[in-house]
Amino acid sequence: MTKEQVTDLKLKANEIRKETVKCIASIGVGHIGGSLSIADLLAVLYFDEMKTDPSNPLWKDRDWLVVSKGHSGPAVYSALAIKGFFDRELLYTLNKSNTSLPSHCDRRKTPGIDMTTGSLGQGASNAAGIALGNKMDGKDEVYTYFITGDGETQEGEIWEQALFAAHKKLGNLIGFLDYNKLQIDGETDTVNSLGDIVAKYIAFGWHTQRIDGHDVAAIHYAIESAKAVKDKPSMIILDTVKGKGIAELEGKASCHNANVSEDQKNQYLAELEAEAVLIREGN
Ligand SMILES: Cc1ncc(C[n+]2csc(CCOP(=O)(O)OP(=O)(O)O)c2C)c(N)n1
Repeated sequence: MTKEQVTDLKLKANEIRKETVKCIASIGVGHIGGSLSIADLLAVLYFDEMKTDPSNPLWKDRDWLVVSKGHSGPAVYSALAIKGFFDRELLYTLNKSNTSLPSHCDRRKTPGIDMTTGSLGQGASNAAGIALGNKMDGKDEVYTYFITGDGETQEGEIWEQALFAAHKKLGNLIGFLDYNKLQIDGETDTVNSLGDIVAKYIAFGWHTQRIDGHDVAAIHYAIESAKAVKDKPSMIILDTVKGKGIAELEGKASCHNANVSEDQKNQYLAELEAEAVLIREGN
């Protein structure tokens, strides 16, 4: 990747974070922590890797994204709006009556959302089914991506899917684990540890990588490596920070579903704008 491409993706992630803050502040509360932790991944997916057509969200040859940790809707909607799937003003209707942007992702309501999610564990299975369907249709160049959380990975369904996807040799399935080490109740290691998660996915037969989930270039190269493996599903474990980008929130379990007042919104946006200045200066 060129330096310019990296800078552009960092700025996209920064913009996704800003819109996420504004979107959640428009209703005053929301799942901000686990939204901010996947902003860099969403920037790489929507602005670098995924084949999409914002003017034709159901384009039959598009790549698919299933956000299995469906409570991260605000970040996904922000990426979709920035990409041009719908008007940015829609972001500020989040979770209000008659909105097309419910707090959790809903494929029947929002252009660009490929699967309804929210019940943790199910999206991963849906993604495997989509990948299998595309494989059966001979669409080898169509990729299905999915994003799970570390708390979500405690669900039994995640491991059923892990077994199934490897058995079916779904090389067109690329998963990301947003390993921010926190869930609703506190530290994942305290609630129900994932242990050696890399060894577990390898044992299940997946091509497995572990990288810094806030490094856009590392995410890009990990996806390229995943695409080169044709006979195994891929899992990319992203070391991330819940609430990433906002000092008051970073690494705190309380940011899972938090209030965002007007004052906090302005403070958070100022912090993110300061980051954008540094990115533009090449830092
Ligand atoms: C089956 C199911 N059980 C419980 C919940 C409630 N819930 C929503 S988010 C969440 C915590 C998820 O933690 P994690 O996957 O680590 O998400 P992140 O920290 O990335 O936001 C829980 C228990 C749910 N949505 N679905």
